[in-house]
Amino acid sequence: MSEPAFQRRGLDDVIPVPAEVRPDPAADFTIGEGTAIRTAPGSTEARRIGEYLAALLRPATGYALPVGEDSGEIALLLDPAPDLDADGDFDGAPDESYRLEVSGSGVTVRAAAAAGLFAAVQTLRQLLPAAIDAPGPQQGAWVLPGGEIVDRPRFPYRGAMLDIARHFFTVAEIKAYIDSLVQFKINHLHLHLTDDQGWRLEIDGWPKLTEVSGGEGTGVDGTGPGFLTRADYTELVGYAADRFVTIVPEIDMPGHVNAAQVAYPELTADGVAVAPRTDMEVGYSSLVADKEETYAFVEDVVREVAALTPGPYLHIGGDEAQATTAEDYRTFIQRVLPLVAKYGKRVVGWHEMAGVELPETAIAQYWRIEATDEGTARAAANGSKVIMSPADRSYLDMKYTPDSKPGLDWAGVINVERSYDWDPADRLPGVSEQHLLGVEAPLWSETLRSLTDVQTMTFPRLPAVAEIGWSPRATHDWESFRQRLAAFGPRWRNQGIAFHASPEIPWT
Ligand code: NGO
Repeated sequence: MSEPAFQRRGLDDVIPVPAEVRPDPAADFTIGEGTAIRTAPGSTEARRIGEYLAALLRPATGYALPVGEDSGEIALLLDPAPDLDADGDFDGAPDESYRLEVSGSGVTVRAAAAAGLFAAVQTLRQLLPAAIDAPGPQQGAWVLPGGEIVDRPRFPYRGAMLDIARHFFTVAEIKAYIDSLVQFKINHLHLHLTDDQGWRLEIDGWPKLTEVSGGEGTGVDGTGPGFLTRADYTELVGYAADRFVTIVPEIDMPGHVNAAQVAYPELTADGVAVAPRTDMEVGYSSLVADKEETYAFVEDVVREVAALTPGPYLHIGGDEAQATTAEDYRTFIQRVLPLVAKYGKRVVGWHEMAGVELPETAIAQYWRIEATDEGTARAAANGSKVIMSPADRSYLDMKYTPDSKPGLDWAGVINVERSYDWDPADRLPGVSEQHLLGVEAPLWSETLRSLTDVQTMTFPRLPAVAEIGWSPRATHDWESFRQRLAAFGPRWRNQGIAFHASPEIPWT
């Protein structure tokens, strides 16, 4: 019986494309029956990543792939000072950086930190044929292309956002989403936990937030009920951390708070209950800036969310506060900023927040479609970092074409080329490379009803934003990207991930 040959992969056939790639076609390595994985001596983290890699490779290869510290052709090594700077031009944060060498005798990965080993494992996975992601044994040779990759991120923050307020997604669904994202070296997942149509995180002392506003009939069209218990949230944070993903929790205020006001009428101006809303309007609800009950509520929520979240960030929303006067908005933000600091977190807000004077630790997330934004530019000039999420490029909830479904189109339709062909350092006057913390692709869920919808909107556009965030700017090239993206069709099919088969991509 002859083995069907798999297509040999190219060493640079990776998304995000690595910083430096030196192929050596004479140095291919073939993973075989007897291949083992060797991890850095004494490191439980390296061992765990070795096991993660083995678990990825075992189903399709059918090989045992034992993991140990003594021997093995695939070595995941921690090296306090790996040689990561062949060009002599790298002085960035090394945690996610790595060196990967494939030679005839095996594979050696070197990184200063476990995050770098994990990033390298994602690269390694893509260097194997797409059949590696099949759920059961496949016949063929598991060839890794020979040569050397030296890789490191352009920006420290490469995020995705999932709105679980307009439609709730379960812990299992969010875990699956995280697994799909980390393949592209996404390292932050921003969870939009609260909005007019629902409140999705249990808060001690305020049980009706989730009992009422996380219950039946909540979400857009009343079809997205559910909420995360504290235990659920903690489980998700841990699952993400194991994959080097930081959860960024968002409590949206002072606008987008109808669900909170349904549960607790004392949060309205006249103390009278408001009706639940399941439509898609924005900009009609507001917390009351001159009422002490507001800040008692906000402090409880901030304290609780901060205590549940090990990551450094807490996102306070701040967008579309059309129902709040400019003066009240300023009063409110100035009261809330110190609360977030009091509980040890660094504040992130949608860029409207930058209309108020911010401490330089605050981070502004630009989300609009306009060509300029004074507040964001001023915040950057004052030392604040910026996350770029322009809606006309990075919003994953925009339609692909005028008649694709699901999706919205207020920021235009976004095909794959449009999601790739831009640069965050050119997007706003006054905001350049050194002001950027990174990029994020938000996925709002007004029109989403299932994990399949989430995946279809995310893939293949998320890889575009991921590459912009990770790969050196000089490597950006649409033609190269669309060719590399094409190979993900069979990969995603094997992984059971739905994607939009955009006609721009020569899918294989
Ligand atoms: C806007 C709005 C959200 C919507 C989203 C839909 C921001 C930051 N606020 O983005 O409430 O869900 O558009 O695309």
